[in-house]
Amino acid sequence: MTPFSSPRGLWLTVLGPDALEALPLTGVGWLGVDLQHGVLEVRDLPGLLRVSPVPVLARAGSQDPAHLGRVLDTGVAGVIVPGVGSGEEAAALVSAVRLPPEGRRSTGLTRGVMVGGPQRPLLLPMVETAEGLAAVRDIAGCAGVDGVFVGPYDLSLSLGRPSVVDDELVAAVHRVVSTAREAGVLGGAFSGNRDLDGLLPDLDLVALDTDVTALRRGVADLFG
Ligand code: 3PY
Ligand code: MG
Repeated sequence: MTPFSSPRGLWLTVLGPDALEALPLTGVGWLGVDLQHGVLEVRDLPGLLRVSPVPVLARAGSQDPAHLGRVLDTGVAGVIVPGVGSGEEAAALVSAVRLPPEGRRSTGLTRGVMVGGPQRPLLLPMVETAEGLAAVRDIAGCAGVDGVFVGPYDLSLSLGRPSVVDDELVAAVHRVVSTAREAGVLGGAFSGNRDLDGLLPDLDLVALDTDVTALRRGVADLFG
């Protein structure tokens, strides 16, 4: 079950608040702010959060607890954490993301506290390596994890598959999502490819594409 009004999300990699508030976001259930790729930084989150009409998840730049703490301090609805390869790594994320007694995250007079950010943000480790795929049961089953999120592009590289619409890659995505379902947690994925959209399993969260792709399509439609 999607935690938001729609499973379909838009991935932000370059846009700031001025552009965001001009976008027609009807049908967009959530935003994913990408702090790993693109040009956005932790300091861009508050402005985006102020104007976003839908929940904002941040795709963290790393698994570093200090970085995750700074991201969560902004009051995001949750974090999508890249490259998680084992149940131990997932447990370390729970410790970094959860306040005591569940974890060791520190609190303070943060934006999240002042504006009423979530007490318990979503923690969504990414499965996007062969290692993570082999450990998906441990990652999805780790207490404190809310779901797993597939990165098909890194996963295709890691598995040596030629594309994200390759049969084996698509089967791997299905495996991750069915393991999430068995563990009773959310299953999500990034798409970025209209042929992949139709091959994906039923998802609780799907990042359809990036802001840059959406802009490129809009400009091409206007002038094409
Ligand atoms: C991937 O496909 O590897 C991702 O991280 C999506 O952004
Ligand atoms: Mg990736």
